[in-house]
Amino acid sequence: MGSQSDWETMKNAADTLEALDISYEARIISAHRTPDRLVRFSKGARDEGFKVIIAGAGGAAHLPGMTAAMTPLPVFGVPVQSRTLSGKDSLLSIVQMPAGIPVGTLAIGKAGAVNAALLAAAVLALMDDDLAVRLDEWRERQTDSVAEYPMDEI
Ligand code: RP5
Repeated sequence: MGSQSDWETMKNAADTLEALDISYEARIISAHRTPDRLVRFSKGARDEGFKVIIAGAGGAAHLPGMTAAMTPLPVFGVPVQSRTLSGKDSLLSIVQMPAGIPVGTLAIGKAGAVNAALLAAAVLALMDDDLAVRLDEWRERQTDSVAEYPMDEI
């Protein structure tokens, strides 16, 4: 993620990966403030053993696109809700990649962070049968948790 301030949102991705027993690393890498760190990480990610990158950033959110430019790994971008423009700036910065360098862009905020983790899990599950089972079970639990009829708030 681009900043410590993104962690509140991106922790939802981390929690979802943990629920699926997927190992991950959470790092702060700013495209603007730590460009050398961005280059080192992005260029070395595949050799370090990473399989999928989830990049969350807000405002002029260059992190996902710049990361994708420097790695062949799949990159999923999470637009973090910004204070001034509510994340529409983040979304447009991430989603409008020119043809040739893809970033799979998720929803703004918590939903995007959770879904980025689920999408990463779905990609990894293509090569990991045990994970595929855990992902199926996660979805079954989600389905079971939805009441058929609404209740008044207690
Ligand atoms: C972006 O700027 C970060 O991804 C963050 O969402 C936003 C604001 O960062 P801070 O000023 O809170 O560090 O680079």
